[in-house]
Amino acid sequence: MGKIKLSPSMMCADFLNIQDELDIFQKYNIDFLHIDVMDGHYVPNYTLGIDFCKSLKRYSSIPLDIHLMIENVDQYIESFCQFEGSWVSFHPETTWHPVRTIEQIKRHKCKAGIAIDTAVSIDQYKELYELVDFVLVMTVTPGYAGQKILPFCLEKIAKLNADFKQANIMAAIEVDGNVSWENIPSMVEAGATVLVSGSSSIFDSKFGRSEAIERVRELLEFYEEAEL
Ligand code: S6P
Ligand code: MG
Repeated sequence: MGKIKLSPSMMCADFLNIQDELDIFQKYNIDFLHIDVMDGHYVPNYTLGIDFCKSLKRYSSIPLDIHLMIENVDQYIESFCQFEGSWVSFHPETTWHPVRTIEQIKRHKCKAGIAIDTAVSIDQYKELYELVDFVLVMTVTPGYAGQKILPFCLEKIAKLNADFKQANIMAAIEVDGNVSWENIPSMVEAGATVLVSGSSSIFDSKFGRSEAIERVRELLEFYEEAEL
């Protein structure tokens, strides 16, 4: 099925040792840095912002995968799309005109994605799938790291994957939330090709960072070589 991409969730990183984290990610050719942007309104938490993105970009060439969980998203697209080549996703509920938001992201030479909340049916935004580069399917309700998967969300990934194949839609499917050792196999079998890895895998406190990355890669090897 080809290479599965890894996007470590930077809200789970060791903020006192960010350079060390980035050095390890570089060494292992990690694909993206997942940046959760929360505003305390759309979700009841605050996390990372534009200055953190700037610092990461000053030190590392790994592309950003920016997940906007903020109200009035259109007001902030320009700021968060200043890093050309980033993947930028938003929840369509946070704008009046999602099509316009997608166009705006692309105009800034970023890849556009929509994020599907746990309570949102994948059919709700089916008109948008042809327009986006990726769809981020939430498997926990947005707001916090360290939550448990809502298993019905796996069915959404499988259905989305089947629909994309049938309609020849090329958008990638990213999965976000409790991407754990136990859940990775079913997420990949359902059709996810980009994994947001947080406290349940790459940042699992039971392992050192390099060891955790090697474990994820080992787990994925089987699927990457299989014909799914
Ligand atoms: C949740 C956020 C996610 C988390 C990720 C953390 O609102 O969008 O990206 O950071 O789920 O990983 P884990 O393994 O703790 O769920
Ligand atoms: Mg996220």
